[in-house]
Amino acid sequence: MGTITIDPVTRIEGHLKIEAVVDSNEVKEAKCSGVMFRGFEVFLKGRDPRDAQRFTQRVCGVCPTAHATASTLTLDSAFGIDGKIPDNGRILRNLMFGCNFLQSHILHFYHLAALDFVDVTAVADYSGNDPDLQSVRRFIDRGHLAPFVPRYEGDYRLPKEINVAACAHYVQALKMRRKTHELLSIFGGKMPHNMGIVPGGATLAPTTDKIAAMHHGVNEIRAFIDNVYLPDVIAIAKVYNDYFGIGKGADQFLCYGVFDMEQSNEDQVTRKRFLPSGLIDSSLNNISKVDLSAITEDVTHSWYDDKGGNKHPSEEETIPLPDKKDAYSWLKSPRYNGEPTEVGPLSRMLVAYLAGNKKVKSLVDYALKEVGGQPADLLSVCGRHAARAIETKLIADAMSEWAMELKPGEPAYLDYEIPEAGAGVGVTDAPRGALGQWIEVKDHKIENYQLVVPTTWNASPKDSKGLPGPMEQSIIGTKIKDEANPYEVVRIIRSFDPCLACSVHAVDHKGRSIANYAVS
Ligand code: NFE
Ligand code: MG
Repeated sequence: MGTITIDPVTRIEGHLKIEAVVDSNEVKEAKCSGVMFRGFEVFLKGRDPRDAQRFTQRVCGVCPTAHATASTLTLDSAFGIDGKIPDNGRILRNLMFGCNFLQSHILHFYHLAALDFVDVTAVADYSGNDPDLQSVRRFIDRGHLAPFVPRYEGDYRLPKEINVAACAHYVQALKMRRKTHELLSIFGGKMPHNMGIVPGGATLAPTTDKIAAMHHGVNEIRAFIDNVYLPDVIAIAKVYNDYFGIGKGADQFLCYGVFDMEQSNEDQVTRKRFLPSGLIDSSLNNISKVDLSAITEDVTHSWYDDKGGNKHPSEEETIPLPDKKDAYSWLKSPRYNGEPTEVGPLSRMLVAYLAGNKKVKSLVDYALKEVGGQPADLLSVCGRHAARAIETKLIADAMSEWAMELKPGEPAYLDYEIPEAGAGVGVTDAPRGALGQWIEVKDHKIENYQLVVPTTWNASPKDSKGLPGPMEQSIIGTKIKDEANPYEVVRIIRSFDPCLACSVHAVDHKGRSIANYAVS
């Protein structure tokens, strides 16, 4: 019996510590710890409500557009204009947010997770003319391979030609990400932290030149997704197909849905969204409606005072308690009906699949046929990667159509007044999963604000019932071939695309060791 400690887990967003108790080469217990405090809930108090929209984007540089969207929906709701903004505003918001999804998913696969499977040393003797591969080889020539190493060794099994091609795609993917940022900036002004998505709609009315630029750029990215990203994911999944049987998380999957397709009086989880909301269980037989009142945030093992937590987000408070006994994370434990719940692209694709979305069904069935799998195999490491790649294609294809639905000369914005008192909620899916924000307004100021973000769901610590969070569950039971190289654990963790920046936020770097890895 020994404990594997991985601190920090590299090639993810933010700082995460994993402890896995291993006995006879099998993980028996696991702990995920978010080791930094976020604090947005604390310093938003007493501010102008509109500041929530500017501030919460700064939670994270990877998915700021997700927070822009959720906070904007929250303020729309508190200001009484949710579901009423002009169609141009709705579509522009979707296009800006879509750019962020494309960027985030391409980033996660090529620059974070793929290096768990792709062996960059295959480029060491490359002598061809591809400047992208030459640039990767120069890292090897100089003898310092970062960001490609250090890494866990022992299981690089792709044929050389796939390794070499994937290294070229690593560099191409950087260019694609730059392109998504440029596209977001057409209507958002800049990325990260756009200026385009605001309560009431969008700041810039569409013009034909901007629409054409968006349409053209999205089509370039679609070509990359169709010809490079999806084929690479399928090629890797075929070789590592045992990872369809590794890394199953919680038994329940949630999504709020994303990209409003209509303005309506329906609440945000009921109105028509491009990817639908829903709750399913791991039997993949049952799908039910999302009830936002079923959400609570447990703080039993989090460094927060219990009197502020274990409540619905609209009622809870954030009271830090860094010396709390038996706590091991700055993440709270969001639960749906009291159960640990996985969120993310896998949840979205499974919900859409079970809801009968034709395009999702045909893409998922195609991927399963290619790798020789069943839907249940998707509850795994490779399933999460496949779901993310399929979703990237779906969103990019749809964005090309949305751009053409914009109407030059028509408004993109609706004026509003800030009420003296009120409450609001904004829920949307973000690249990493279900994202919700809740506000209470009093005397025209923020009285209370709460964020429940995707990685908080996935990387949450145990709750009052002792139930481990989804990522903890996904590690427990995993066979570890070599305790000195626990590549199984990091592959599982990275398949969730965790972002600890969103879940917790750095306030202090004092005394943190940069890397600490111990096997005992
Ligand atoms: Ni910092 Fe985020 C996303 C949000 S958190 S990346 O996607 O919301 O998991
Ligand atoms: Mg919170």
